[in-house]
Amino acid sequence: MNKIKTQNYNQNHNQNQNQNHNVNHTQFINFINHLLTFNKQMELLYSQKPSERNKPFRFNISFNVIMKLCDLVKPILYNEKNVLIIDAPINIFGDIHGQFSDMIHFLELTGLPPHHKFLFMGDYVDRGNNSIEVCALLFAMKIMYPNNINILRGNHECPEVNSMYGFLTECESRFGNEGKNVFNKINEVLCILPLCAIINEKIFCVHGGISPHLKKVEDINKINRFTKIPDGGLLCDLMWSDPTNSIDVWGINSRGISCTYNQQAVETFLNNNKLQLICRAHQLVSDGYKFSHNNKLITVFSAPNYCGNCGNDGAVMKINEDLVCSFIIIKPTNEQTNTSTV
Ligand SMILES: [Mn+2]
Repeated sequence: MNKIKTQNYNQNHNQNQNQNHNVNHTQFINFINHLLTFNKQMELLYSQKPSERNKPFRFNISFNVIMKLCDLVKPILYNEKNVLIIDAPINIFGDIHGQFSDMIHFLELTGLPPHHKFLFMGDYVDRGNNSIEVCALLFAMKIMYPNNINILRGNHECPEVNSMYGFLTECESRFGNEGKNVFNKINEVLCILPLCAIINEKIFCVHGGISPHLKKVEDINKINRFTKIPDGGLLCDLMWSDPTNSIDVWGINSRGISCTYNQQAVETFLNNNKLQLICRAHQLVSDGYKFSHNNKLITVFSAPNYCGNCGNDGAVMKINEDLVCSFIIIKPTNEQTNTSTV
């Protein structure tokens, strides 16, 4: 990965000169370079003493740097449409949930931006120990390579959810009195993330899934996404719905919110929009990825050994220029890694 150039920084900085979060210029450049120097991250992770390995790895990231990253990434994300239009080849991540060391490990295996393109399908925060590092790295990559990094919203990218499942606690334990400000500032960014993506006019990518309120993909661009995730309706379903094998086209979701959709719902949606595949995240699958619904739907989950005890593999899906899918798998041990082609 190329090092950040001072010139790029100045261009971004000028667009945000009204912001008050003054970070020493050299410090900021050094920080971004540090964040994007993946080998260094791995060295740091592996240098942790065995006696400290059960403690969360924490990276020294200052309040002002987080504010700065948020200020720089917000206008870039704000100007994106609800539905991103992307071309393969691309690497697709499902849920990360604060598992920063696994994220770094995957990026070592996929290759890095700007030489490789990425789509992240939501659920960056909560559950794991390093939601702040995951957000900082995503924002830094988006600032550096806006055309190569695509960041979608998941159901955890909403303060009503991430105040309850770990992110708020992480912010408060790391930043004390400033914790709530860090939490609010990062959530301001998470609440403007785009909602879904179409790859090569054939693959529909979204965190949760489809909705009875969704007929045409273009309808999604009519949503006002700059809001918390509501309790029902199209925005809620895109973030929260799940596939089933039920005979009910639309069913009741056991999560207590949104709905389920069956194979007929998947096929009707794909046919109406001349699409071939729904690619989504949102559910733990033991192999890290799972095709279902007559191969018209895939679930990708990128948090190996989720919550430290699920024993599942994590996967990242690679789609090449011919739309052939292959997978990078990380086993729960973090030691065995392999790739497979489907
Ligand atoms: Mn989810």
